Amino acid sequence: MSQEEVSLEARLEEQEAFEPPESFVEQANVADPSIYEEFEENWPECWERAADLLSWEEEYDTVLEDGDAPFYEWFTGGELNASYNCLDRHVEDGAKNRAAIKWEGELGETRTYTYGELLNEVEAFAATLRDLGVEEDDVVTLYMPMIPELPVAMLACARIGAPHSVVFAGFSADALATRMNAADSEYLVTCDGYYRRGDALDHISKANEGLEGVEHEVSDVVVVDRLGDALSHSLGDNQHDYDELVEEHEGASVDPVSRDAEDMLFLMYTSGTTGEPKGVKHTTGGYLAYTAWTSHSVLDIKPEDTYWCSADIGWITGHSYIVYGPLALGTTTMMYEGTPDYPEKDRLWEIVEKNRVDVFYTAPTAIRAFMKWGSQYPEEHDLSSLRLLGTVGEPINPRAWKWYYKHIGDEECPIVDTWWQTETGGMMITTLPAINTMKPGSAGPPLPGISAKVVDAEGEEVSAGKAGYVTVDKPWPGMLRTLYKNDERFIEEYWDEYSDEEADEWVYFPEDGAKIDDDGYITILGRVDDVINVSGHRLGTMEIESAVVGVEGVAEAAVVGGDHDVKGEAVYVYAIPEDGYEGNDELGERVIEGVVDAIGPIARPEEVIFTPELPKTRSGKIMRRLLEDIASGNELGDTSTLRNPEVVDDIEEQVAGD
Ligand code: 6R9
Repeated sequence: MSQEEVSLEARLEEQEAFEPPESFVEQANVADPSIYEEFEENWPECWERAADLLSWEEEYDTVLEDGDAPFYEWFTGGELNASYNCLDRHVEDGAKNRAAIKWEGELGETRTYTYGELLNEVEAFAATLRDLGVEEDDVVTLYMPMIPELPVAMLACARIGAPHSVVFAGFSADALATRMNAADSEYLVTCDGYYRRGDALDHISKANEGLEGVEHEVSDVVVVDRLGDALSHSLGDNQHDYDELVEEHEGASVDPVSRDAEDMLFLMYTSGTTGEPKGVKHTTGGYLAYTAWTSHSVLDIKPEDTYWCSADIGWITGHSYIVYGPLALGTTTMMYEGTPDYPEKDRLWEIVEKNRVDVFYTAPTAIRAFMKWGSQYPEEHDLSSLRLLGTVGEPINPRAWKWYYKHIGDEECPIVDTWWQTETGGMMITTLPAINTMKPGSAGPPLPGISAKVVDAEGEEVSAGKAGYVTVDKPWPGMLRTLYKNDERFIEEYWDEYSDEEADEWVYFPEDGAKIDDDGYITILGRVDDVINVSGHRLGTMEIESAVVGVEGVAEAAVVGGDHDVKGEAVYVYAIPEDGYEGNDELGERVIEGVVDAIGPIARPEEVIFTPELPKTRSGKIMRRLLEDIASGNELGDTSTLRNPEVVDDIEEQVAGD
């Protein structure tokens, strides 16, 4: 580094607050600070601003219906169709030839769908689904990687009013079966495979294996042929080739079904405290209005932009900010199939340069990997088209924030650190990029109209600097409406903790720890339940534990998250071998395999530590905190309340010995 660079690094290192550049403010969608007051004074009618971004077939009568809280309803009486809002109206407005989706495969092939072309293919696939017998409100499962047919299928479902349930392609066959069973889903759209680090990956075998675990009859399976000759596959009895069906239905015209604002748009399963994944239900009106509004106000998306969110559509971030929000605004949204380091570690920057990407949204885990690889990779490319950067999924440490700011944004792009969840539908706590000062490491204030607070165990607001829990004490349009077919669990999981049912005061509890500064900025500290956040992906420890104890030779297990410098958190397994088995490498390998088979490679344990006993409190509870500290290499707190303090030294020695 030159002298000049060294002093620049030093200055950045110390700087704690960053102002949005004037050039950004001048062009921003939302730049007037009075928006905070406007929303506060005019709540809940302020949310009409979000609804106004959509085209309604039938105007709504009421913004918020809270008579049956916490089963809130938004924009009641309104009718609309999400696919119409994402496609037809832009075509009608003259944007037929604007690129809607620009896709790049891992091997370098590209496909662009204009709004006109995307609408045609969505209509052809919607007609296909109808012909197969899909009716309004039937749940269609989409088990697909990052190929354009995934958003096509989502929008085709939306067009005919069939909720989709997307299952992340990296999830296991078991995970697919569990989700299809839970949603009683009789239709599956999947593909033969996809590319990962240059290899053709077989996906159809996993899908077929999953189908064997589905307890009800599956009517039809549509298979996209992504790999051509690279992987030959044969179709079963009720299985159809996507291309053939779409060709047959080419030119079909399918009117968008008018959906009630509160009708389900999709289901998304996510991990919780217990083993069973939770089916989060999102609606057509509130969700679409909320994702469009936050795409407009936070991501500053404009129709003429090329916008890129590098998440996978299999997660909520991809639903809200690759598909629904950006397409509702009529912009060009990018999709990339593969990994960021294939063939080289500059792949993403090459894509940014080639497509003149304006807004880029990614996860801290990716940024930490970029940092580790070094700034020479982004430096090889012209990234001057970038105007705004964003992050989501987990806390971002100030060092990573500053690296992103300097090496990707060239100190000219604001960064939005957006806190939200599958359940919230869209962003909740973040700076507005043209309005607020940025403080690396702190997500920022709650968005206008969002009443997020940091409270103690009793629900009292904590003073500045003290740690507490995030809560939200007013509803918002993008919120989940319930857990699919499980209203009781919905209340239990999210509302029981802080609400005063008798007083009809409802407080949403996201299960995140946080602290608040005296200027109202919220710093998220991470999950306080048994959820591990691996590379921004939520995994339930209970799900992993049940996979571990399912392995022959394991008697008992505890799974915790330990610090990891790229993934944020990684999975650590502590396991007690069964009598007659030895805690050796072979058993360790089988444990790892068992977890990958049950959940998927994202849950692959970093380490399996065998121990004759788990540290337990006198009342017999496993001391998870302690295991987390051991995994993270932290100083251990008080162990005197343990029934078996001697096991701690044993375990520590083993971990240190590796
Ligand atoms: C969108 C998404 C939600 C959990 C959430 C929190 C963590 C997300 C964050 C963040 C700190 C941020 N999280 N964004 N933590 N700062 N900007 O990630 O949804 O997969 O449901 O995960 O992720 O712990 O509770 P989801």
